Amino acid sequence: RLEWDRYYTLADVHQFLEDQAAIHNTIASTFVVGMTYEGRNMTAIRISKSGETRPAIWIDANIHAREWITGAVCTYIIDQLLNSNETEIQSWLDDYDFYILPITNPDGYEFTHTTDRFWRKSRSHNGSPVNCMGTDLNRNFDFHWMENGGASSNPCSNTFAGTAPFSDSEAASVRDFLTSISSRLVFYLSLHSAGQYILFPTGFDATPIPQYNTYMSIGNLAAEAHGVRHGTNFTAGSVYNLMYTATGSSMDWTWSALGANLTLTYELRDKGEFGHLLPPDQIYPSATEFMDGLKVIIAELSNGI
Ligand code: 0X9
Ligand code: ZN
Repeated sequence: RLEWDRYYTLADVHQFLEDQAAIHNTIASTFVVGMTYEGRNMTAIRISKSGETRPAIWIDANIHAREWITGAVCTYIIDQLLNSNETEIQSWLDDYDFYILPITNPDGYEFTHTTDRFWRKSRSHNGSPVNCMGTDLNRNFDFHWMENGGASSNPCSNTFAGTAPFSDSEAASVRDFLTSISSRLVFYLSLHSAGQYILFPTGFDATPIPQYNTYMSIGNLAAEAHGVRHGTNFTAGSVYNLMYTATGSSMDWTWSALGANLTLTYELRDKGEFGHLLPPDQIYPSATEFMDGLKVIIAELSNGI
């Protein structure tokens, strides 16, 4: 079991998943979503009480390599699902099957530990100059791919969309797995940092999605809950309204192509003081305040959206 007092390497996170699956082998098992460009496993954990027939909840983190708080919070969610004695959290396992991928971009994550702490993209080489490797995996999904200036065609850009939709194996593997559970998928959650935003579709334009009011009210309820413990201020809204034009994201693709009941992207702590270098002593408070809001969201989901 991790302590959430420091940031962990890819090997540490994958070991945590294997250990938890071994300890809780009647309800948890690891699985490989796909292989990265450099040949690493995209290791995930499934948490399901006998048979995989329940409505499915997917959680991913660290699609952006440098956003270390996201994988850390994600492993804490897994820990709580498996080790918390809170009846509310335990009841989730009666109602849902969970599929959780803490490090969606293992090549990039490893690179942030070995070479460049601020690396964001994958590490694929798409015929670009050697010093400009990598695709922004959160621009590589097929939702208005490369439209409206929401991504870049320049391989040197941090928002390079890839050479085609799903040109990068990490994005294609997530697509394929989500598609395989799409008939049961009720909640897609993607963890990013930073900014303290609760984001919903779309990042394409200002047109409100049909479920805009529902998303706004769930987002506002969650934001209130996130703030109770430490006063952390989260704001809910669409990506386009709160941030900027961003096309080809995993959330928008899942929302549009798979029709999950609820699709959210979080920007976790903070609002600019430390940014990607969020001190390790903020991991535990970030994780616990996140769980407070997740309870509200799952309660709303169970009420029917
Ligand atoms: O730009 C992004 O990919 C995300 N922000 S970050 O600072 N973590 O890079 C925002 C994701 C927005 N999602 C959608 N376009 N739906
Ligand atoms: Zn991000």
